[in-house]
Amino acid sequence: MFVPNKSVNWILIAGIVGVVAIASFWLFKCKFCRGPKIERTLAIIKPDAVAAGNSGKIIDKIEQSGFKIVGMKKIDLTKEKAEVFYAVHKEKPFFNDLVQFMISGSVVVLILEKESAIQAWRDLMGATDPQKADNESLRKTFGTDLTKNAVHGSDSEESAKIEITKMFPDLMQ
Ligand code: 3AN
Repeated sequence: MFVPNKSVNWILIAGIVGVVAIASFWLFKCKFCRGPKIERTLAIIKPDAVAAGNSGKIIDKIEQSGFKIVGMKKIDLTKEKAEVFYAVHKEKPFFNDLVQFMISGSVVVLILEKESAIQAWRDLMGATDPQKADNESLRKTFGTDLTKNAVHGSDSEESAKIEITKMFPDLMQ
């Protein structure tokens, strides 16, 4: 809709550029300047830690680290449920041992909530191998080896949703 008058054209162009600049600023602000996100993650206190009487200490550590416990129950996993839960590892050589271990005793499953809960819980757990985990981590403190490593935690937003639904099917997210 340009008009023959050149100065009017320049005013139009300046107006469009201004609108685009203001819109971009607000888009950027919304996307990158939001505070950390409140997330939920699934945690499991595994049979080794439950059998050793360490679940209380682990729950205490969870609360001391600022997580809100949204759901918690002590259950005995069936073989089928453990296989479905760890289905992503079906082809791994350790799959059968992992399933046998997870059904060897009771577990405590928890939904934890906090800012950036997924990463925060993984940091508190420590590396998969307790020998390689940070000194203050739960796996270093309570784990024994790659299988008996005391705790589980979701590794992404997507798996947190799937795992929470698997363990707490009656709970709305
Ligand atoms: P993480 O639990 O640290 O996310 P994953 O998802 O790779 O680790 O593995 C799931 C579980 O499988 C681990 N928690 C551990 O119990 C078991 N696992 C992983 N790697 C091995 C391995 N090399 N040998 C035996 N068990 C393993």
